[in-house]
Amino acid sequence: MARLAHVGNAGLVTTPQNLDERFRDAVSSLPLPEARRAPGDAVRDGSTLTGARALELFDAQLASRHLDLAARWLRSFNEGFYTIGSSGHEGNAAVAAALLPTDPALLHYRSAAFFSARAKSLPDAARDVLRGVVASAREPIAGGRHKVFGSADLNIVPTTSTVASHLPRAVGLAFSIERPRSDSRWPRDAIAMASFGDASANHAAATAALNSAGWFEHSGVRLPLLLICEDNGLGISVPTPDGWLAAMLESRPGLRYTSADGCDLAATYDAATEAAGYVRRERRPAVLHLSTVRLMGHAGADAEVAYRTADEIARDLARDPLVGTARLLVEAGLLGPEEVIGRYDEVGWQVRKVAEEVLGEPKLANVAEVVAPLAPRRPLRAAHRITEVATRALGPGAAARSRAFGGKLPEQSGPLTLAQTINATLTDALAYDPGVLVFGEDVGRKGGVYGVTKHLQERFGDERVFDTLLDETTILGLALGAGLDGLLPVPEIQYLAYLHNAEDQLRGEAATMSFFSSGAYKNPMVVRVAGLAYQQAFGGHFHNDNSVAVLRDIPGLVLAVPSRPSDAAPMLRSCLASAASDGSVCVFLEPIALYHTRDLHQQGDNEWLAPYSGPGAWTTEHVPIGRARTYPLGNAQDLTIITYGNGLRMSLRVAAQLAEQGYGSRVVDLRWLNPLPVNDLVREAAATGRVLIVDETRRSGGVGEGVLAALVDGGFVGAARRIASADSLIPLGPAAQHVLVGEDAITQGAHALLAR
Ligand SMILES: Cc1ncc(C[n+]2csc(CCOP(=O)(O)OP(=O)(O)O)c2C)c(N)n1
Ligand SMILES: [Mg+2]
Repeated sequence: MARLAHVGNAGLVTTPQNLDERFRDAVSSLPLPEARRAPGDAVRDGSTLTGARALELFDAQLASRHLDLAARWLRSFNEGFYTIGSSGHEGNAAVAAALLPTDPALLHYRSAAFFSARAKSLPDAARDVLRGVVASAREPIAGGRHKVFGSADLNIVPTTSTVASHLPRAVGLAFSIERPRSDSRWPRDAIAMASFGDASANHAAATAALNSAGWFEHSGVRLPLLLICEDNGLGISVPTPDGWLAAMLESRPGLRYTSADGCDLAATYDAATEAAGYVRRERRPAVLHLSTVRLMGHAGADAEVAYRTADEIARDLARDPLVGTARLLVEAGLLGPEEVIGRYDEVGWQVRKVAEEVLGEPKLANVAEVVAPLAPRRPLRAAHRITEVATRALGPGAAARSRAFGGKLPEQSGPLTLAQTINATLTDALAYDPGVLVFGEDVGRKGGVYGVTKHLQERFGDERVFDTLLDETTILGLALGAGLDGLLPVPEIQYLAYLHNAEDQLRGEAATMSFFSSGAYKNPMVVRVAGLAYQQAFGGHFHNDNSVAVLRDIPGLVLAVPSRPSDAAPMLRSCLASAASDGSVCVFLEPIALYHTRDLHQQGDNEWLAPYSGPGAWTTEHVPIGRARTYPLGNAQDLTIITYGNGLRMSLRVAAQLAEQGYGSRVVDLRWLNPLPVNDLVREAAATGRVLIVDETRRSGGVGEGVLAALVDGGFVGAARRIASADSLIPLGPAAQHVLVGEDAITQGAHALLAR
């Protein structure tokens, strides 16, 4: 009999050898059947699973088990880099069988059986998975960047290692699948499926998804979403309290709950078929709770014995799903015990052969190969798209455009504020691209806290411009799903401070999708965020948040900060075009304090306003991503001020005074904080040899640090000073001026530099 292996004196762990021997022992002692069933018949009375299907799924389960064994084998001589396995969760092969192959699936990391069941062949599945394990550059979805379950052909959307972070996206995907349109990536009757573990179900991202699914259902919004909770009772070492998952999932309003024994293939198949049928028919969300076991610990290096008793481990082993399916097949007379073992060995041999083949494959060889899918920006294509859109808006789309604006075109309305300009640009975007959706808190009926989305819902209806529930994770999740499905979401985050509690949806999800799928899946979006400080009327930290570092260090993400109307429109068009043509994830950070600003130097000068350009000018006024704008003042020879956002307006005011005093300066508006316009800023700095950085974000971790570093990297040898906000949160009322950059400090900084 197989035994659990002793690890020193510490106790017991299940090794691959134990698991293998136990399987053989258990199968060898299975009782022979009294009667045989035909392959076309139910494999067991009362089940809808046929014997033939059970045999197929058994192969997928066997492949999954052998993939785990092969991963550990590869690890044993340092050729494998990932050992989190699927052993004990092989019942999810039946979930794959209960779905259509065209249903998008976002899988838990214990889904090798699901993956194998959906794959065209077992060797194909094994090759894909093992290429991931050895980080082969030939791995077809992540190209060796990560070990994921994903495939564009199989409609398996790769998920990240951050547990539950894919669930808000799954809600968004279900939401967008259900929208009436012709160009969805998935068929009209598709359902979105996502699986997750029992411990993950407690995560904030999971509760956001469970809540929003229920909220949509309660609101009458159709949401074809099937959630599968694979409950093995543990999150690494922490046990899930008995009954917690059932109690928690069952009590979720708007979410239909069923459960099954995930170690029993027929029971899992029946329950999954029933649940998927419900979701497909009713277009309503459901969760299927499968009880599973976890065999061989959490991952290769996990010594379970440190936190589990031998009895607990043995109890799980007794429920091995492979033995369960073997019993099912033997009891049905479809296979004899020896045939089961023969099949097991045959699959094992095939998998091992593939493992040997892939371990010598090339890995990613250099930075360029690694980063290739991160920001595949094609500026010419984006520019071309803007021209195309303009041509359409001038020609065949002119009538629709005029209707959208209620007959009063914005270019005929005189100079506009920043808020009005963004509103007009969004109107144009909604008018020319039926895939554009605008949503967020208060953006619909109210038209935004600052009126930026005013009248959009009246103009385009609540299918395209809508209020969401108050949860930023869900707002971004909707965008993640909609973008994946070919739409162009423009979600709004009401205040920058409130992006921070949901930013993993941008950082971990949106920004990684291309990286982990080599561009096969993209989630284009333009996230509008109202932020930055200097609001007179509405003070305090949260409405004046100036933390952008977290967005600047996300590789591939575009961060735009338009400071004035004349830039806002072309910059927003560039973000939309880049999202549409390259799948870019863009954050459009709008300085709240400048939304309604009219004047620059004197009250009533209206210099901060700008006329809106009609489509005829969109090509010429195009602003490529990553290009700064320079304002020369006086002789423009003495000083370079590098700034953005609110800093631009203050710097222009200071520079005008300097010009009166005979000092010429050039004020550089970065406009893009990620990627920084490095070439532009280095060139403009070199032109005067004196650089003043005016940075409204904090001294530590703020934008100025990046600008200084870019100057050094770019070989700038002149004098440089930095004015930045204090390392403080923003206080309420007039005290805010003590911590924020002001014009006096800019003036002093400029004079200090000019004196050198
Ligand atoms: C957000 C996050 N926190 C922590 C981790 C580290 N971690 C990886 S797996 C895991 C346990 C997950 O347990 P469960 O959801 O039950 O899935 P299981 O591994 O049991 O299948 C943890 C804590 C993570 N990946 N993501
Ligand atoms: Mg678990």
